[in-house]
Amino acid sequence: MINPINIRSARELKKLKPKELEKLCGDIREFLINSLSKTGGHLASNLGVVELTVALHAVYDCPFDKIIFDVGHQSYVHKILTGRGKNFGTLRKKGGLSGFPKSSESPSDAFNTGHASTSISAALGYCAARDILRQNYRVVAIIGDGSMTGGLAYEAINNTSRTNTDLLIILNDNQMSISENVGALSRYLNEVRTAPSYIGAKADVSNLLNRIPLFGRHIKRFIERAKDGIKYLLVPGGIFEELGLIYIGPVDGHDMNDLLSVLNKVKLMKGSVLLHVYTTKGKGYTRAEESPSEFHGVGMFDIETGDPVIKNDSESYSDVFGAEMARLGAQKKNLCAITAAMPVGTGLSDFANRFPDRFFDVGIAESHAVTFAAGMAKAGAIPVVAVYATFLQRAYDQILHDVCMQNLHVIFAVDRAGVVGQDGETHQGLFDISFLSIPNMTVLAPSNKRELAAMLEYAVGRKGPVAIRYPKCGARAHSGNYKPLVPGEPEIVSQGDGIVLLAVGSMLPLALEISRLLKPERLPTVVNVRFVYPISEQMLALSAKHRDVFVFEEHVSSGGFGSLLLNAMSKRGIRPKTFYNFCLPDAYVEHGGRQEILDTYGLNAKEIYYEILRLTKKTGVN
Ligand SMILES: Cc1ncc(C[n+]2csc(CCOP(=O)(O)OP(=O)(O)O)c2C)c(N)n1
Repeated sequence: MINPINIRSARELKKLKPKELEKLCGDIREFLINSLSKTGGHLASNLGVVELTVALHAVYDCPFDKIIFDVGHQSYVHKILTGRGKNFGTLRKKGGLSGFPKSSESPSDAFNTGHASTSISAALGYCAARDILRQNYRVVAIIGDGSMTGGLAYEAINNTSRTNTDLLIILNDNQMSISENVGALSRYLNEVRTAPSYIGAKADVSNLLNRIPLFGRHIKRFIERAKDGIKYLLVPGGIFEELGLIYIGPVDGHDMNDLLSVLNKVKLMKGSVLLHVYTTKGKGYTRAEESPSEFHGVGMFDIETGDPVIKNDSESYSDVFGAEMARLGAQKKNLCAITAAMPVGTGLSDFANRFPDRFFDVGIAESHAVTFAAGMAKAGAIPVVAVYATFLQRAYDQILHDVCMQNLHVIFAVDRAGVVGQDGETHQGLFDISFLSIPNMTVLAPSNKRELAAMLEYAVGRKGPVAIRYPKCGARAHSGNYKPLVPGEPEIVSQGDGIVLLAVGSMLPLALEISRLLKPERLPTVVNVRFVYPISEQMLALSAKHRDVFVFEEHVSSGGFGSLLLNAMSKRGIRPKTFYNFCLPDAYVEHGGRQEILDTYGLNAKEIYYEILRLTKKTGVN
């Protein structure tokens, strides 16, 4: 018997019989449920791929063969099978196991992922290099039906037929993205799965199999021999066949015997094969099977009830945004909401229910979402694209070329802007200001709930593109007097002298704390930046009035508010004695708790306070 924690290498699977592999799958499921109930993580997706991953490792030789997971959130079983089970207590914690594949963590992780729809391109790249270098490992891409809604996957498939290389694409079809999957492909896959005849007469299948050079005859014999060979019929005229792939399936992704048989055959095939496997997201844990969306990504939870251990009742910025969208949607009949497969995460559920005609889940297709919004704006609608900062990176050219160059009235609700924590470097929202600060765009950052609502209303009411960036952390209620939003103007929270602390959105509480620490010795001016880009006249005037200028932002240094301001100041000849930007470094920030990450880079009140004392002393100011 193998304990998942003790597996050192996937080679250990080679000596196991199918029944033993099935038993191992049960043990891995139990291990995953127990372990993730304590650490949190991507539960449902991983429970769905247990048999598939075990069978893959039983048939292929990793790390010699390359297995590339799309998104990578479903790579936990692979991590267990490649010797990392013992580290699962540290999953997604600072310095611990990453929640995504990472080559620096293990040579078995062939390609780092985190964003969707990348696996086929990366796998094809591997194949091309392998062929040029005359090597002979196999390459497998595993992609979910949700991730197949992303255009990049089709760009890759389009090139697969050109290269005619040996590649296996496994389509893990569980009918779910994070929420229910959308679009024509999803409907098509559903039809394939549920077709009463599993499609076609045996004769047709034989003909198709004969088309596969060299191995066609072997597979034909294999299928003819199989008791329930009907399961392995090739779908004649299938969409993937039309695109030049050899389609095989659909195969029950929880049937170990079927999986082993088909993988052993596919391994011998020449050319690019798409193996369609259907699975159940959350398999083996009833609550996750019943509510796969809820259990896609979890925090600590009670296994018995499925309830979260830490109930977070505090309102998030996504909640505030969602409520304001629903309120504005009732008033403005041309206000529309667009999401790229994140209807719940972005807070749009209420809007979707109330205004289904004006709600668009376009699938994992951020680039399309933005140009789609541009078209809508051109034709008189007011589209709001609600998207996480990290995923908006996908749509840079669409923002620049399709929206901003035409100065179109598209609003970007940029959620999870800043440090996101446990998902790590692929998900941090630390680059958005740098790619959003382009002509015609206005970038805003609220520091509290009321400001976010006011900014959205402002964005809806004006013309031209606006991006509002807000963080993952709990939304702050405004304290004291709320000063209404004045276009282009920062909010002076407290007036001081000599030192100015300029805080972008989420960093305002930190700036206020530092101001309290500094107060016995000096009285800083504290500013809530509000309008991040373009740099306003008022912002320049404020900076010019102070000897020491300090910026606070949850963004990397290059291209952030601090660097934009410094550039604008230098053009005006404004030269403070001190200018310092307290921000994240120009680096890919790893996973960990939000505060842990900020502490790592000295972004806490105490350290910044001493740093400010040191910096201002050096410049002779006291
Ligand atoms: C470019 C991009 N947009 C959005 C996401 C957020 N996201 C993570 S997993 C996921 C759903 C993926 O569905 P699927 O590929 O079917 O995998 P499953 O979880 O169902 O196994 C989404 C939308 C992402 N990772 N990358």
